[in-house]
Amino acid sequence: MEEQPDFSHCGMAVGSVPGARYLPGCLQPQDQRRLLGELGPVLEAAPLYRPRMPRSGRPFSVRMTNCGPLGWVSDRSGYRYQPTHPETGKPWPPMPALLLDLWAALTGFDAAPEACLINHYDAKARLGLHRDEDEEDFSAPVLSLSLGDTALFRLGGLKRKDPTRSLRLASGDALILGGEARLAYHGIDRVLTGTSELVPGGGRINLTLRRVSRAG
Ligand code: MD6
Ligand code: FE
Repeated sequence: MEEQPDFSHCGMAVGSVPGARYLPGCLQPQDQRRLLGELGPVLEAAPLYRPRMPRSGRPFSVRMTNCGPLGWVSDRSGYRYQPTHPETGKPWPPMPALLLDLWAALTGFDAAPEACLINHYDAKARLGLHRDEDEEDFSAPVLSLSLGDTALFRLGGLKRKDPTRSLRLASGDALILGGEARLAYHGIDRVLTGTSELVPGGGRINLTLRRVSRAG
């Protein structure tokens, strides 16, 4: 097998909890365009939809979809992973090979990601402080890739009330939450519209790649 590039130690440590790595400018403009191009057919097969909050049923301001064998969804009955799109009932489209390669190169984790959550933000979209904790296994990191407008990302600690810091996630930036930081609180305060021309119609797309089940 061909040797994969290994960037699993690149990036700078951020936040108060070890295991968070920030890789600004990780994807060159041409890689960003290539990745966006690969998302075209994905978004056609699995259109963005607006999830609802558990219990209240209040709609999210962020629109979402997924690719890969599993997708993260939220509705009145709760948060979960499932193999099908909640509105079309069809299986999620496969993860583009480029994403699988980026996961291997950037995380060095030996099992493939099972879910890629695709978030789309317009000028008014936000994502409240949360932890990614619906997976069965926290030994794998979560890899985040950002395209389009810059977002103000808030990174906290292991408790909701811990101090936080703000980080700008621009187009092409990667962020990895692994180790202890795998369960750190984080969220999106807002998106700075007009900071990128990459995404047609404007806005921001964030991809988070995760393992859901225990590897091996
Ligand atoms: C976003 N990101 O950047 C939302 N989760 O739009 C996340 O919720 C996230 O960036 C886990 C790990 C990294 C992340
Ligand atoms: Fe998250």
